[in-house]
Amino acid sequence: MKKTFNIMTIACITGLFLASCGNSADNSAAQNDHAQHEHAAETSEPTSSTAESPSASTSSNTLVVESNDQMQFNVNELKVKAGEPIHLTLKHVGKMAKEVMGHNLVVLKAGTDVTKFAESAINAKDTDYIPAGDEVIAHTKLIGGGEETSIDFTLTEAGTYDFICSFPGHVGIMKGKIIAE
Ligand SMILES: [Cu+2]
Repeated sequence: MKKTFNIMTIACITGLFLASCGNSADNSAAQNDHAQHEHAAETSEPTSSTAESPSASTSSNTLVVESNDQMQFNVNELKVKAGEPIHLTLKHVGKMAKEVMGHNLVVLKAGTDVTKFAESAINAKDTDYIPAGDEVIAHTKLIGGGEETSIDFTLTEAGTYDFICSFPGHVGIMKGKIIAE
């Protein structure tokens, strides 16, 4: 009996030891892993930001904005390089027709009264809700679900420009800023 007890005790202790040893090994491995990830994140951050800066300056003027059946743009802030050509693509990823859920993207001159502009756009159905005037720097055509359209323009001066969808009732949600630097 005593011998059996001893063996069991030894087995038990060994088991505990192994278990605890295994646990601590796992923990330290996990901690090492974690530490390595943190370290990697710390070291990679400055490297990637310096690596991204040149490519960001060349690619930021190629913009893709999505719009949908929920009356939304997928972005509300775009950053571009002033004085360089911008290629902007507007996609309508929804299914609804442009007569009911049409979208465009209108870039307005800095300082434009957006609310006033949108009000006058309501009466400009014949020109796809682009009213006469000099507030518009560039605008896409009006599109419906499944369509996409592109425009090219340049923001010659650094500044912050409003962009909106001028379809009646959409400006409240469908608006954002283009920051030209
Ligand atoms: Cu719209």
